[in-house]
Amino acid sequence: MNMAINPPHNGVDPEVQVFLQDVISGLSRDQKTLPCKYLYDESGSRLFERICELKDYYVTRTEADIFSGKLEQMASAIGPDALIIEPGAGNCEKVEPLLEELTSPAGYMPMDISPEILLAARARIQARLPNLHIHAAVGDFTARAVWDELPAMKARRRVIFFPGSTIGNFDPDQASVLLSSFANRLSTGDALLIGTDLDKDPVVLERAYNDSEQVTARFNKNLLKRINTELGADFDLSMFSHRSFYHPIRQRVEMHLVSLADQSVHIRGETFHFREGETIHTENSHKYTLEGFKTLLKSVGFSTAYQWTDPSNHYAIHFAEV
Ligand code: AVI
Repeated sequence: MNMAINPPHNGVDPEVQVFLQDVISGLSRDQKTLPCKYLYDESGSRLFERICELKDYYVTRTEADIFSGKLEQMASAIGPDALIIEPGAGNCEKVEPLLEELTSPAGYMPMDISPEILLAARARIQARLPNLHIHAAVGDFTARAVWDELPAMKARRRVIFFPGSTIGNFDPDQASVLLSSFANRLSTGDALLIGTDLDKDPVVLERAYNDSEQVTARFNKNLLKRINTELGADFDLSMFSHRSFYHPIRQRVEMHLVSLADQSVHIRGETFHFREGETIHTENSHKYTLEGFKTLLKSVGFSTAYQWTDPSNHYAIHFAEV
């Protein structure tokens, strides 16, 4: 496993520097924006885990139900001697039942930026599946380096596993770039198993992103807390509120933080003014139709073989081949 850690230059942590630049450039735009990847610091990740268990947030539960109901069909679509690659694997919990169901899998290659999380997940899976070859790759799956470890892994076919509707947090152009980069890492006969949230009744969608326990509101506002802690900003959290709404034309749920007054915020010598009612756009969660996602996959070189959904058509898992 590659465990290289970048040392800070001149006492300035490069990660903090990039975070600062992203925050300053996002808040300098006409529509103030913050990249959604920064929602996931330690407390943001814990809050997201709580969101996944909420009654109002159907996404995680529905995906898990499809997996458990269709596992046999998925394993038979994948076939024997497959290498499963999971970009952004985190704690690798979703893949475990699939790995158990597969016939003589050639291996499992989780990729994640956190070596600690990967090592713990590898130990857990290895204890359950002692004969499985696991190659944990530490790094950002949108960069090339982690994929360079792939050619050493021999298999009849490679299957990229990308669950959780993570693709929904990429805007359509970026989603297309990411899916096309997946296709380029694969060869003819290889495949992609990917989960997407489906377009549906706005009432269901808006309830999922404005849950009654207000965990999503805390998740959203945690981003301002993080900017205060890590960049020394002076956001007054009581002066911002959470707002999520469905945008029917863009087919997405947008998450914003609304300024409750005219106010100014200071971040490392920069001042940002907010009008009352002005928002910071913090996340998009795109919702697809079955046909729409099939078309997107086709445009980047994948041909869809199966689409498994729940009885209410709230969520889909797609199996597509190169
Ligand atoms: C991680 N991602 C798929 C979640 C979603 O539904 O877009 C993030 C999330 N944001 C608010 N609630 C959940």
